[in-house]
Amino acid sequence: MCLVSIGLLMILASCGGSGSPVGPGPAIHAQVVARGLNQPVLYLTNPADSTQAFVLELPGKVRLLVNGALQTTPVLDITGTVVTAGECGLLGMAFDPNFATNRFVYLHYNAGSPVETRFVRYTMNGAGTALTSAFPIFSFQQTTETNHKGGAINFGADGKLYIMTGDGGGGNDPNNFAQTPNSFFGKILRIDVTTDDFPGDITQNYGIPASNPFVGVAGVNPEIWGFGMRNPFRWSVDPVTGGLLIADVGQDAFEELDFEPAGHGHRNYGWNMREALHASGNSGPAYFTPLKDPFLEYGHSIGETVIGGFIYRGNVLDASFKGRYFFADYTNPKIFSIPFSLDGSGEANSVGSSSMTNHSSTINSSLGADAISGPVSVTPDSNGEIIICDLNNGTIIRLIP
Ligand SMILES: [Ca+2]
Ligand SMILES: [Ca+2]
Repeated sequence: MCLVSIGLLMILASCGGSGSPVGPGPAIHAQVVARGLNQPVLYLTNPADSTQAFVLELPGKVRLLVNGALQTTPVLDITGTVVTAGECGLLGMAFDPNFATNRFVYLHYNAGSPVETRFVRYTMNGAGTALTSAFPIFSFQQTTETNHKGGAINFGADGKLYIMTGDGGGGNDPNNFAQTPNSFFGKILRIDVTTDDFPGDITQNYGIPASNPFVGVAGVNPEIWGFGMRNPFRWSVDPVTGGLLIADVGQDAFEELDFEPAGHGHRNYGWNMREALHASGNSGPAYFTPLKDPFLEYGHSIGETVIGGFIYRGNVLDASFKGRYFFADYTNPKIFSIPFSLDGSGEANSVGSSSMTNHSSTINSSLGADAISGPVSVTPDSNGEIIICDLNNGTIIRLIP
């Protein structure tokens, strides 16, 4: 799976480079939790059972781990439905805020012809071994390009489902979709999965929160919460502040991390006029200004496909790592951490790429033949420790001291 333009990837894949190896605390190592998965893209723990975790396989299976042991029978197999061209596939999953009682799980995948982006609710059985009763929530037609389909979906602290979409692909957002108000591409969307504002449409079963920032604005899809994303493949909600930590994959030169405090919609993150902190050369135009800059950018000498993670608050790694944001790069496979802090107004303080700690050397030395090859998610286990899905190796990795 290529998260940057294919031609670009081929040109730049040989570029080496690395973040500074200096940083806080002792060396971080890693161990293999599970292997033999088919393109694992996301690891999530069962919020109602700490002994269980689920792994999405890109072609369309949800796999179960019990106490770290991969189970043979998938929880769900929709490989006959999911489209896997290019970056398409089974890309995201989120548990309902009331999962413990309603057992609702939401999946994000590509399917259909023409290809759609679909968000579908399933119901998990009590044992955590099966997802059934597929129920469509929200869908929209994709472009004919096969890249930039977004990925992660998460419920916000407000209980609403947040969706971040890619620009639809093709390189440099040739149709300026990320700034087009009646397009779902290149946006942050916010919907209510507990109501149905489309009673006459059996395929669309969600509500539009009345407090969405563009409700009632002519010509704007009211699902839109924010503008100007390129391909925010992996992002998370910080459980302490409710802020959104967004990794938006760059085009030719820069990767970026964005932060949005909880509840701050109506922002424009700048694509396609801006690539991280720089003019992209694309003319947009912007649907509105100002354009919000990222709090971190790094150039393609360091990495080419940023994979968002989360703020570490676990107990296994050295205490000096608490509060740091751990993330990865897919194309130049590396695991990084940076310091993370908020200013007095609740915005993320800017971080320079010289503050990135590259943990890959010691991680890879401990993994040997399982050295990180294609990290595509960085998520917590049930204890808040760091789990990485390696798409290329088919492995699940845990970081350890
Ligand atoms: Ca409906
Ligand atoms: Ca941006």
